Amino acid sequence: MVATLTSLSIALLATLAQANPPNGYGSGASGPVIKIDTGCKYQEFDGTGVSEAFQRGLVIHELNAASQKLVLDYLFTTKGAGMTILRNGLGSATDDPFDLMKSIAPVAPASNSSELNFIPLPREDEYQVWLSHQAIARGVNTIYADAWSADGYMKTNGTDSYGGYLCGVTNTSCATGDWRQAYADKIVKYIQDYAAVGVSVNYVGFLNEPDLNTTYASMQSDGRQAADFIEVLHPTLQAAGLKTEIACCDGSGWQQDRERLTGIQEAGDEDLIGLVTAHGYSDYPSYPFNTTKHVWQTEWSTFDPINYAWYSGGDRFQSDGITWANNIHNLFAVSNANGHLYWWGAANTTDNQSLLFVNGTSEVRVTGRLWAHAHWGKQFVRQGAYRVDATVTGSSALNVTAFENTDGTTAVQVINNSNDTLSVTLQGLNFHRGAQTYLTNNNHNLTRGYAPVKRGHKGVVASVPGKSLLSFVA
Ligand SMILES: *[C@@H]1O[C@H](CO)[C@@H](O)[C@H](O)[C@H]1NC(C)=O
Ligand SMILES: *[C@@H]1O[C@H](CO)[C@@H](O)[C@H](O)[C@H]1NC(C)=O
Ligand SMILES: *[C@@H]1O[C@H](CO)[C@@H](O)[C@H](O)[C@H]1NC(C)=O
Ligand SMILES: *[C@@H]1O[C@H](CO)[C@@H](O)[C@H](O)[C@H]1NC(C)=O
Ligand SMILES: *[C@@H]1O[C@H](CO)[C@@H](O)[C@H](O)[C@H]1NC(C)=O
Ligand SMILES: *[C@@H]1O[C@H](CO)[C@@H](O)[C@H](O)[C@H]1NC(C)=O
Ligand SMILES: *[C@@H]1O[C@H](CO)[C@@H](O)[C@H](O)[C@H]1NC(C)=O
Ligand SMILES: *[C@@H]1O[C@H](CO)[C@@H](O)[C@H](O)[C@H]1NC(C)=O
Ligand SMILES: *[C@@H]1O[C@H](CO)[C@@H](O)[C@H](O)[C@H]1NC(C)=O
Ligand SMILES: *[C@@H]1O[C@H](CO)[C@@H](O)[C@H](O)[C@H]1NC(C)=O
Ligand SMILES: CC(=O)N[C@H]1CO[C@H](CO)[C@@H](O)[C@@H]1O
Ligand SMILES: CC(=O)N[C@H]1CO[C@H](CO)[C@@H](O)[C@@H]1O
Repeated sequence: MVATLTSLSIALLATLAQANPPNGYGSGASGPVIKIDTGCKYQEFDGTGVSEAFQRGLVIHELNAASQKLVLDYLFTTKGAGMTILRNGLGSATDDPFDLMKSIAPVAPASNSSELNFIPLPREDEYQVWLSHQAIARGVNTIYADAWSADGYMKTNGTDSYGGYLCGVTNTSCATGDWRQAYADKIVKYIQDYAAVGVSVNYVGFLNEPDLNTTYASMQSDGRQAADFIEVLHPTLQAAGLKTEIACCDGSGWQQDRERLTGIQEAGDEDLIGLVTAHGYSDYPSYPFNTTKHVWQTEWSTFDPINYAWYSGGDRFQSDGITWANNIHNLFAVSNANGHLYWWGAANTTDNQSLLFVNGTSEVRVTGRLWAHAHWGKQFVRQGAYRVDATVTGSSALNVTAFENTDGTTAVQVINNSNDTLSVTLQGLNFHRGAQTYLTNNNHNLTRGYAPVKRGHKGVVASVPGKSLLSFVA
């Protein structure tokens, strides 16, 4: 985190504070004020994204051409969420009935020192190669490949499901020996297979929720055990000449991941990883990690029956769009995350695990959660942007994030959690090139210009309806 407050910006704020209130909002202007200070920069922004692991790439592929295009455009273009990160599943299963992810080395070799029995990417890696190409064509620039487990024959429990540990890490003793090098070799081959079809894997993870033992692909690991594998994987990637960086550890919640990161730090291996990855499920992301690495929240959703609403009324629903707007706000403004990934982008599952519901060959339905994500999409915030300071006075109902892009444009996301329209004054931005607003609520999905900005002496003023998210772009 880099926090700098220049004397220039302090002087500017002082000047603005003395200026008269804007016309029409005279001395009675009691609405909240948001002060943006682009001189005070926090973390860099890497992007937002989703996954289509567990054969949801195939589910999208099964749609007719028009519906496929709709889904992909909603996820990866400025018609929708404008996401730039795709998290693929790196398979460990021996076969691939729906919805398993098959390994590229499904049959055990003679021993831990034998060559692995590689097969071509099964069904184009369950259509994730096809999906990657479609995503990249729409501007996705970051591919994260993540394994939920090593292959069963590399593990203490002989199967890729039901937890168990990678043979060779601390506290394991497998009759078949140490399989760390074999697992590293498999990961390298997978990245090479993707390179051969024109897809660069930027980050690779070898764990998913290593704090849990689940009925599906899962492998347990604490921080020391993760470090034991990182010490093998890192030199193996280097020897293969790959630029792919290691991501770790996709813990099921913030605290679960912090424990693993601490173990890696204690082992002296933090510099061998390129990215810290954690999920939002088991422990709410409510603080920054103590690391110089970039941090992404890489998987989060809810699981109850599907909800399409932006705001359901009454108490907040965990699956409402506005709730996810607040979650994303929290990740960037409180947890200092550099990236945020929802779980599935599109799925045919009738719960809240995806941003789009698809069914059969044509049906596509959009949730309010997708529109929440769109406000942090590439139409507003781009890779390389920095989060900048946004101070709110006069209302506790507003949650605000602000970013400055490398081209000097700024985007400010203002969530009004109250039921009432707020007249919000925004200060500290350069609106001389013109400003635009984009509104999302129960009646609007990213509607441009609905809330016009009025220029005043004290800043610009716009009405933010209750239970809404309004982005200012200048
Ligand atoms: C994982 O859970 C399964 C099923 O409950 C259990 O049989 C197995 O012993 C567990 N594995 C570990 C390593 O705890
Ligand atoms: C290994 O097992 C011992 C004894 O159960 C335990 O104290 C230690 O924490 C374990 N180490 C790791 C890295 O899991
Ligand atoms: C296979 O396991 C044995 C016993 O743990 C170990 O000495 C050997 O280095 C392993 N082979 C490879 C290629 O890692
Ligand atoms: C953060 O990590 C550094 C180096 O790993 C360590 O020296 C420092 O004590 C940690 N700070 C906190 C608050 O944990
Ligand atoms: C906001 O409106 C909802 C109905 O849409 C109502 O249930 C809730 O109590 C209202 N909240 C406040 C603080 O008035
Ligand atoms: C999922 O959406 C439904 C509305 O259909 C809602 O009742 C449920 O609470 C949501 N689940 C969660 C965990 O928010
Ligand atoms: C506003 O953001 C803060 C910090 O992330 C969070 O604690 C709070 O719950 C958010 N407000 C709402 C209404 O979600
Ligand atoms: C989702 O699609 C897959 C692949 O066609 C299919 O096997 C599965 O039954 C579908 N699930 C639902 C809930 O429709
Ligand atoms: C999916 O489509 C089928 C066929 O049109 C329909 O019967 C089914 O109810 C749909 N499923 C959902 C969850 O809407
Ligand atoms: C906005 O998207 C929702 C899904 O979240 C959809 O139901 C609604 O019809 C859309 N509204 C407009 C005005 O496009
Ligand atoms: C086949 C095999 O090794 N199964 C093991 C899976 O893990 C459990 C718990 O560690 C063992 O009890 C099984 O023997
Ligand atoms: C000016 C103002 O704060 N307006 C509303 C915004 O949110 C608060 C908190 O819910 C409401 O009390 C206000 O009416």
